[in-house]
Amino acid sequence: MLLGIFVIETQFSTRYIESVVVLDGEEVQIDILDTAGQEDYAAIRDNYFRSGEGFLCVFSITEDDSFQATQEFREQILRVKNDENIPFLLVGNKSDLQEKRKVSLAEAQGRSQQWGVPYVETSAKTRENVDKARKLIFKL
Ligand SMILES: Nc1nc2c(ncn2[C@@H]2O[C@H](COP(=O)(O)OP(=O)(O)OP(=O)(O)O)[C@@H](O)[C@H]2O)c(=O)[nH]1
Ligand SMILES: [Mg+2]
Repeated sequence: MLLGIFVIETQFSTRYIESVVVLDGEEVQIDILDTAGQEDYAAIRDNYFRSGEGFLCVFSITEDDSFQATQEFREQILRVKNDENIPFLLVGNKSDLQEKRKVSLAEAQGRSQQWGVPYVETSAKTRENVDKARKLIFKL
């Protein structure tokens, strides 16, 4: 049951606070921070990483560069959090654009296995697996 979402926009990020969510019978408050291009500013980025308790690392299956960038994010997050078991989910987005796919399923799954994290393919357009990814990260 979701009672409400508060959205706070700042120059560098959007913060979504779901007031109360029931997960396996327990009420929890979820606080989601969406980074938006501030990845270039190391100090800001590391601050966000430090405050994170779980990470959804999203790339586009139609853009090889975005997949390559996930490796760097993983390393930066592990450097800041210093915990290989931090809840982490690799997400290949734009699954509705199969004809434009540049990153194979095997390649993405290979990386997620190497990291020991789950891999999910989503489409923000059709909402395929969006709820699954959202719930999965809460349970890791
Ligand atoms: N077809 C399709 N287009 C998508 C999907 N997700 C995002 N897009 C499009 O891809 C573009 C980039 O999406 P954004 O949400 O701005 O990506 P972002 O990673 O948040 O970018 P920054 O906030 O700048 O870091 C936009 O034109 C979106 O409409 C998807 O699942 N399918
Ligand atoms: Mg964005």
